[in-house]
Parts: sequence; structure tokens; C-alpha cells
Amino acid sequence: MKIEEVKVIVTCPGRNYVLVKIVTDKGIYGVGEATLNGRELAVAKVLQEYVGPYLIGKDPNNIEDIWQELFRGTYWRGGPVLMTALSGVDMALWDIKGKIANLPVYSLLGGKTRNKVRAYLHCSGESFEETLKKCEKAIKNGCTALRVTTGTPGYPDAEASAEDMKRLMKSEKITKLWEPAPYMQMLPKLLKYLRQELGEEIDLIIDVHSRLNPIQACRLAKDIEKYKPFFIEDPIRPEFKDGLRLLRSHTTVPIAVGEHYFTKWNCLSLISEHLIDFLRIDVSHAGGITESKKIAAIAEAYSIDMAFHGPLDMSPIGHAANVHLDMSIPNFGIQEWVFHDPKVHEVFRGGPEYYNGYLTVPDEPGLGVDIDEKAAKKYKYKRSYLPTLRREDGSVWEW
Ligand code: GCO
Ligand code: MG
Repeated sequence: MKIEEVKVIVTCPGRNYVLVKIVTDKGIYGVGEATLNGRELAVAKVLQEYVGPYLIGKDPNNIEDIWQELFRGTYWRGGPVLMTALSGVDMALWDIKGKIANLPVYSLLGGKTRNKVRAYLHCSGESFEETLKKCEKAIKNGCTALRVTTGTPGYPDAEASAEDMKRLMKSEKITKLWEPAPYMQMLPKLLKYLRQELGEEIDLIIDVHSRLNPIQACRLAKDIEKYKPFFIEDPIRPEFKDGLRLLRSHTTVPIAVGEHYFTKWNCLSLISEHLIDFLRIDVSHAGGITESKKIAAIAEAYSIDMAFHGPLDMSPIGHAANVHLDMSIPNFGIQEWVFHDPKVHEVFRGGPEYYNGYLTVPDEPGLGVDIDEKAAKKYKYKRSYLPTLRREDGSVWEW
């Protein structure tokens, strides 16, 4: 079998997605996710100009060899653009292998270790009451783990709201004000309020989005420890891995990090020094299914569970890859899940299904998700930036 064509599909059904479709000479094809939020066309160009033409004529069965060649063959390796391109190709090759074997990808990865995958949902409101309402809705929908945030009083919610998203999708630049101190005061109050209203049983998750420095993260973790969060995510910037050691020494709040990391080498010290409890790599950035499976195995040796990144800027293809991995690894922790805009479901058929707090994937060969190319064409790419945060004094902060 030979790779005959590598198509790059860029579509925007509400959000921009970059998709890889690898077509073989036997008519079997596979699809992969190569979306890099905010820099989408950089990846599309790498795929169109370099990776795609290079793959023509290769045997799609040799996933590991293709991975090694694409990773090591660039000499200057790694980084978000090249790793996202490689991840998309890798996913598409697993999809092809599943179709050849007539088995779902989770089966190729070793088979089911569970029947369904526990999911958490986002609940973010401008006020405590609004956040509570969203939590109650998610709980009614069977969910038992919630990622909660609220705008800090006097400050806009740092998360991009639906209104912000509309502006961002028109290429507008959005700058919001943010300060660590009021955020650090607000968060323990939010958790106290939600614990009072929702009780002890629900798991609550906090995503700090790398906005604190190590000592601020320590103080926040100590302040929220009594509310027993399921984990605190990205408490500090990804560059400051050492800061996690300090955080560890001050708190028993479980720590989740990883959506900014690529490859096993990048994750190695997080794991081997046990700086975290949940590893949240993004399958479409870290190196695809091949690399994610290896990283999960390294984490397994340290009793660290996987909580793969599952944001809105990932299409159902990336989410499907997440769930296939979750279904097959022994050290699954929890899966982030989002409900896409209905337009997304015009472009993608299949993909993971949410029911009563859990996710499953269809028992179909491959990833079990496909692209309707005609529908994809309808939704043209729209340049869109990520929001910027600035402090009161005007300086740039982490969004
Ligand atoms: C998450 C993430 C996302 C990111 C987004 C950036 O935990 O889901 O933090 O919301 O902000 O993926 O592109
Ligand atoms: Mg996050």
C-alpha cells in the first residue's frame, strides 16, 4: 500500500480547524487533526509544502518509521508548528491502520481497559450565581466533574466569552485587564460557595491558565486545599517547571500540567520527578497517538494519570484520538470535553459521544470520525487571534 495524496483541509465552522486527509492507492484514507489555535495556516503550509509531498509513495503501515523520519529528518526538530503537523499525520495513519485491520484504533492500541471514559465539562460564568447555574445544568446532564471559573469582581472574565469569540473570529484584537491578587482572593470564595451549594461529591477543577508565579500558586493552592479540588491545572508558566517542585512542597492539591508540552523528552522531568499528578498533553501537538501512547506509558510507571487536553479549538478528530487513547491506557484519569457548535457537526460525521457524564467512541474501524469535504468548503478560514491580557500598569500577561 502506498500514500497517494495528502490533502490539507482548512475549515471554520465557528472555529478554525486544520485537518489532514491521507489517501492511499487502495482507496482507504485516514483523517488527522493539525489545528494550532491562532497560527493555523503555519501548520497548513508545512503540511502542504513539505510533509505532504514527502509522504507520497510511502507505505502508510509504517507509522513509527514515518514518525521517526518526520521528527528527526528536519534537523531543527519539535516546536508547535512542526509537532502539530506531525501529530495530524500520525493520527491519519492510525485511522488508516484501523480501517485496514477493520478494528477501532483503541483495539490496535491494546484493546479496551474500560467501557466508557469519565468526562469533565466547563462551567464558567460572569458571577458566582451564573457559574452555579452552569454547574447545575452540567450535573443534570450526568456530569460529576466540573471545571469552574468566574470573572474576578471588577475585572472581565479572562476566558473568551461567546461575545469575545464572535469578535475574535472577525480578526479583532481583544485586550482584557487582569491582576493576580483579586483573582487569588476570588477563587477560594468561588470554591467555598460551590461546595456549599453542590456538596462534597462533585469534583471541581481549576484552570489557572499559567497566570501565577510559583509563590502565588503556592498560596492559592493552600487557600483552596480545604475545598478538595480534583486538580489545579497550569498553575504556572510552562517554562517554569522548577516552580512545580516548590508548589509540590506546599500543597496536596493534585497538579495537572501538559497542554503546552511536546514529545516524551519535554514531559520527562515532569514525570520522573513526580512534579504532577495528571498529565494533560494535547494529542494534536505532542506527537499524535504514537507519542501520546508512549508518554502515557512513561507516566504509568510513576502512577501519574492522563487527562488529555480537549478544548474547543480541537475538532472531533482530535477528540476521537483522545477517547481512543483513554479507552486503551491503564492510567486514564479524566477527559476534558466540550460541546461543539452545531455547524461543526455538519463538517464532521461520527466522533466521540457524550452520555451521562461519560464518553464513548463508535465501534467502527479506525478513529470513527470523517470529514464532509463539501461542508468543510462552505466554512472559509477566518484569521483569528488569541485574546491578550494586560496588567493594570499596561504590561502584557499570560492569557
Ligand atoms: C483548556 C485550555 C484551552 C486553551 C486553548 C488555547 O484547558 O481547555 O486551557 O482552553 O486556552 O486550547 O488554544
Ligand atoms: Mg488548560
